[in-house]
Amino acid sequence: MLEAALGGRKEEPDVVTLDERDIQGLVFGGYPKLPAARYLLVDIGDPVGGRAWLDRIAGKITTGKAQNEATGLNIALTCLGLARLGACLDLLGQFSREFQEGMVTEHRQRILGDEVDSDPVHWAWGSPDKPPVHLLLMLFAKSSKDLEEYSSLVKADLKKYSLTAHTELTSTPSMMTTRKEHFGFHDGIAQPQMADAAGSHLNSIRKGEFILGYENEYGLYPVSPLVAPHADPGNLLNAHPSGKKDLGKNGTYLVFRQLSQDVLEFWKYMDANSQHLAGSSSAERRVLLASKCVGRWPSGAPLVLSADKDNPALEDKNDFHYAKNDPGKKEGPDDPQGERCPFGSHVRRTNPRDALTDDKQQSITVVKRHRILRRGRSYGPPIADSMDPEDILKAEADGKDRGLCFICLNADISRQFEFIQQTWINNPKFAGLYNDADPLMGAHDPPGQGVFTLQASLVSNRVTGLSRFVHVRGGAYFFMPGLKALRYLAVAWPNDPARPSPVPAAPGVPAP
Ligand code: N7H
Repeated sequence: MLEAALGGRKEEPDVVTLDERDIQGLVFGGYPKLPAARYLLVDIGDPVGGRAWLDRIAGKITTGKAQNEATGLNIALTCLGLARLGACLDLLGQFSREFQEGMVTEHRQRILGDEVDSDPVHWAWGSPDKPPVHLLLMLFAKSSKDLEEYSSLVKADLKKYSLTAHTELTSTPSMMTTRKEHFGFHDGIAQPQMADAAGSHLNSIRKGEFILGYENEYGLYPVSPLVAPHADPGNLLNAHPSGKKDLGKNGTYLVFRQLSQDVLEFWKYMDANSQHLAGSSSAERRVLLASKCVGRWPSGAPLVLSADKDNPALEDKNDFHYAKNDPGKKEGPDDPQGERCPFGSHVRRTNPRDALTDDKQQSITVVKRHRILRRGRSYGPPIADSMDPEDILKAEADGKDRGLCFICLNADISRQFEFIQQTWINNPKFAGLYNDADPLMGAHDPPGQGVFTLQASLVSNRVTGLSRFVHVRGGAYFFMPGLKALRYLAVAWPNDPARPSPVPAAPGVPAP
């Protein structure tokens, strides 16, 4: 066991069963049977009340084991929140640097593209001049009515313990049911499958990429905050092979970004620029250009599998690839030149699959180290009930905010979420392009002058003058602990000076 903590690689990884009772339910899925959701951003008024509340709520958190519950409740904490509960610097210092520093730093603003009108100075929450974010509470219910009732109960309880939900974001249940996002595209399709062993399949990703305490795609265990055994007198925490206690085991880092979508501008741009490309606009051409930007059709059908027109029969298809097929092998359509699905499209750049480099296997190996579990939901009223682009184009600007509560889970915020955002979404030179950031949300330089290239066999086309259609309105980095760790956090720091100390920070922990 000690070997697990200290080093070396194993030839054959064991099949590791996840402890569903100790892992929060959001890791296993986005609660599709509970279409109503509300996110509460909470300030812990005083540590004693905060710990008492946490102790009370810990037993009510929905785990991966829960089935067919009428409501769901998950919780995550910021570094500020952990400090507020009483965690000392030695312990906080064992969490990842991004988590400790938070989403709003000069460096992070640059790499995430949180500039111009996405600058934190314009955020509604999460920036230093706004009330502190200590906790994220995620509430799920079967209907809006149930959610209101549930939410009132939860908020009344918070109040009793001096916790304040200063910001709440409510998702739009109809969009969860139709699985559409505000631009009118089918969302929530491509998700990695968690696996034990390293494998060549591009969508099987090892558990340690998403949950602390398991091997990742390097064959290593993610760094996890540990405490000395004497600091866990109630023996609440999972054991760590080193003999210490593992506060991070079965937890994950959660990234939350409130992303506002400019839906009318998006479709007006598609209208104007499909005219530019084809001489005149039509419903088909608008949708074609928008789908080229996304990489899937509004139904969800991947452009690689259906290049010329939408095909709802392929709406949930995720088994496709881009790299050139090996001669004689039946691998489905390929698209090495981006003629079907442009290199710069949103889905191709957020998961380049087997075509990141000329070597397919190398691509798969690298890409598997930059995956995320997406768990977001849309908020705000749809601009047109039908979500049909033609109806959207006819709609009047209503001044209402709508967008995506983007949530992703990963074991390493820097290597996973931030890498995707910086190196794939915002990078104008992605995949050999010249000046193309992500056409939906890339931080174009200069702003409003974005370019999107549509590769074609003879001469590529390009549309220009792209603005960002997605603006950041708030965000924070959280840690979503396992259930044992949550109980520990509630009782670990009694309000006396003799609080037990954690072990000093350790470097990365290699796998067996
Ligand atoms: Fe993206 N969109 O509606 O256009 N996204 N996304 N995303 N996204 C995907 O496969 C969208 C955002 C990823 O494995 C689809 O579920 C919008 C951020 C990844 O093939 C659609 C916003 C980040 C994938 C959208 C937004 C990502 C993906 C196709 C913001 C990461 C899977 C449907 C408002 C930092 C790619 C699907 C794969 C797919 C949209 C944000 C990442 C339609 C509107 C910030 C990894």
